[in-house]
Amino acid sequence: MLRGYLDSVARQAEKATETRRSAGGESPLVVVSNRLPFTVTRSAQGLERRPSPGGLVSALDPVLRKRGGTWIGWAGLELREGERIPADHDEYRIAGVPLSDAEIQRYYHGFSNRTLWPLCHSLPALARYDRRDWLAYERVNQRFADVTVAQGDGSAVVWIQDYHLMLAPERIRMGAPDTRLTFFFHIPFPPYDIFRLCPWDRELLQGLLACDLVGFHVEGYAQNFLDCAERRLGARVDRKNRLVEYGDLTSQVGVFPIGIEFDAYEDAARKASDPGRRPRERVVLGVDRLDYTKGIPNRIGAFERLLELHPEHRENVTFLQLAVPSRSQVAEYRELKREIDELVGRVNGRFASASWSPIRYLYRSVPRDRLAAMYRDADVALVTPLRDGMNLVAKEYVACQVGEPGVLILSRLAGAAETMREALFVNPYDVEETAEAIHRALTMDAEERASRMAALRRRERRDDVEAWVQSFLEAAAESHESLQPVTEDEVEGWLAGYIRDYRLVLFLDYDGTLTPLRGHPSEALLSPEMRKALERCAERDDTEVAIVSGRSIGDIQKIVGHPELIYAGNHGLEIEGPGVEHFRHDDLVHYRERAESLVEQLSEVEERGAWTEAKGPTLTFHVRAVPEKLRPEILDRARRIMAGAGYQPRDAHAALEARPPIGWDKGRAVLHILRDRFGPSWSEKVRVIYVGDDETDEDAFRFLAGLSLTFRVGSAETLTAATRRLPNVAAVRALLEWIAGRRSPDR
Ligand code: GDG
Repeated sequence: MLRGYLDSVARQAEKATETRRSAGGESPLVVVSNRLPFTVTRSAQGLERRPSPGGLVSALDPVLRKRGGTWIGWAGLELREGERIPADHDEYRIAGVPLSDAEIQRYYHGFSNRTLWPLCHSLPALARYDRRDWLAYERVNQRFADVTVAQGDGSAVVWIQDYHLMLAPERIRMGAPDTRLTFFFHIPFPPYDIFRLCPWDRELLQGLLACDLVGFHVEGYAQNFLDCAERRLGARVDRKNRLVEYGDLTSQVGVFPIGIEFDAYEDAARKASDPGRRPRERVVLGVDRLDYTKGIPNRIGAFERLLELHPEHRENVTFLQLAVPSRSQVAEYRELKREIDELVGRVNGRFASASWSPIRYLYRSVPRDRLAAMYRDADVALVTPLRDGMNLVAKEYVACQVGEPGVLILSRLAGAAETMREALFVNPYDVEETAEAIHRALTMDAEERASRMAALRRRERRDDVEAWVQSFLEAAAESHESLQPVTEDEVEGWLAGYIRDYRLVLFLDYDGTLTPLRGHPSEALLSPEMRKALERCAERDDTEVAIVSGRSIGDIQKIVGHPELIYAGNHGLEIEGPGVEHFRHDDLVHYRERAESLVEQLSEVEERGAWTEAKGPTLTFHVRAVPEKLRPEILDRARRIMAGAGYQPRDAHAALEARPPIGWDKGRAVLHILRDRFGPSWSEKVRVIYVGDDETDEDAFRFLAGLSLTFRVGSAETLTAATRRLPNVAAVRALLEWIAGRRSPDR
């Protein structure tokens, strides 16, 4: 069913692209968000659309109308067989992503809201890690990507919204490699030490790093993200220019503090009727979704403390808390609701008189004009989240201050605190400080209130949501820079503290590591500079160099041609070199004949440029010269032949390796060399570096994890167990040159 749906999306998209091209204009925009800009509901009359309120929808809608494009998202309910999202004279395309109730349960309420939400708000004790939720999150992200790719418009800018869709960029990149992909993260990005608690943190980071541009509200979140990319994925990071290089991909990271529809709120506040409150009644206002990140219990505690410390406010000041029901399917939210009910009851019971209740608590949502009046009439806004990406309530309050100016009290832990500098700041966990801030706000003189509020209003009027969209899309249109090539200085930062004055053993893969991959292995020759660097490393008496290759040992010895090195051929099944006992895996004899017959069998799939490299007991089936479209079929047949002959087929770069199933690989070979050469306590005597570019090197990365520094070179399609990523062979050369020229220890 999904396939048919995707085809129809693709056909529709093609038609619309043609119309737009003929009309000329800017590149279209594809917005991808968990929800569409409206919610579909089912009634007796059939399906209906209700527009979703919110600044993002109002800001993006005109851009989509002007540039053309598509909004991709979930409609808000599970459509039944034959049902379609109702059309409504849309001026841009709407592409619904079908999700079942079970998927919403795991992907949305589960992984998005019970794992990522608490984790990103630095409340790790509330995060749950359930593999079934994660699998649903992966599946749903893939579906969002499929619908996006089916749009088929390579000239569009794709703008993905928020933490529900962290894996979508990578999946879109796979299906449509040249797309301009951008992402905005609306919630905080937590520090490394918190993000790494998530069992799938690396997959999530890798998902985002497929983007050309990733935006956050404030600098701190951007730096946390760069930190995680560097420390968890081994990406190269340029903090100053906020660039991340992940293998062969580079992403720009940007800071774009979101704003609100300032004029609309101001207007609503001017027009809203006067509720006619009691004379002398002063109001402290809180407005939030009922969410544990918003710090509502702490706020009630602070108000209670105010009444204790400053009894003059009793009977005169009311705390009005509006809490909009939210995520009530999640247990933590139901628990919070109970806690707040009890707290309100307790404080009211303690302080209320016949004519006054200290706390008025509304558990519901109110229409926007009513909300604007509440903002306008509040003497103090108490915006004290425990952590918040930005917080729009603080901004809306400021926009609605059209009469006698009030005072904004703002948590230091909200993103908004970075720009709304004229607010009174508090630590929301500090009940005393918050109570004193409320007192100070209630007693602040008119002049100070006016000057603080005027500055806040000026800034929010200027930096409204439209300006935010513009600045993001301008950055999205710019092509980002690349990082500086790896320099010896940078290498020194990675290696000097590790090697110190130890002996170094340097393991190097050959193809793709010391030379770029070529059409035929015989063309992959060392450049004179690389050869020189290698020789200089080998000449040092505190450094040993081993080449670990999938080629046969004779071939690799010949092509490198340096007699002083250790060589491991056939993925380590054969080892030779100074100081190492000559090694051939015992089982190899059994495989020589079998390999010969396998070579023959494979000749039947040597089509369209595919060929077999015989390497004694093993072989490699190459498809680099085969047109890409035909490769999967040919590889599949070769895979079956290898398995039938009792070999393990393993994917390599444009090739399939036939490995004897004898539990030996580059990892075991490296350990064999280290033990043979330096004894069982080798890790106390030498430092080890391993550089490789291929899946077969992952065995070595895994074996050496924690005991060495490992580098994976080239494309970043899969996760690596290596410590760091290097972009290309030139970076490997910089690494060797630093090693060759490093200062010798003073012995
Ligand atoms: C996420 C991030 C970031 C609340 N009650 C009513 C009502 N609201 C509206 C407010 C405001 C919105 O809900 C809440 O926005 P926040 O920014 O405070 O928080 P999140 O929903 O958690 O949003 C946040 C934001 O994304 C944008 O990037 O700032 O940090 O967590 O607009 O007005 N609206 C109406 N009636 C209510 O009763 N009409």
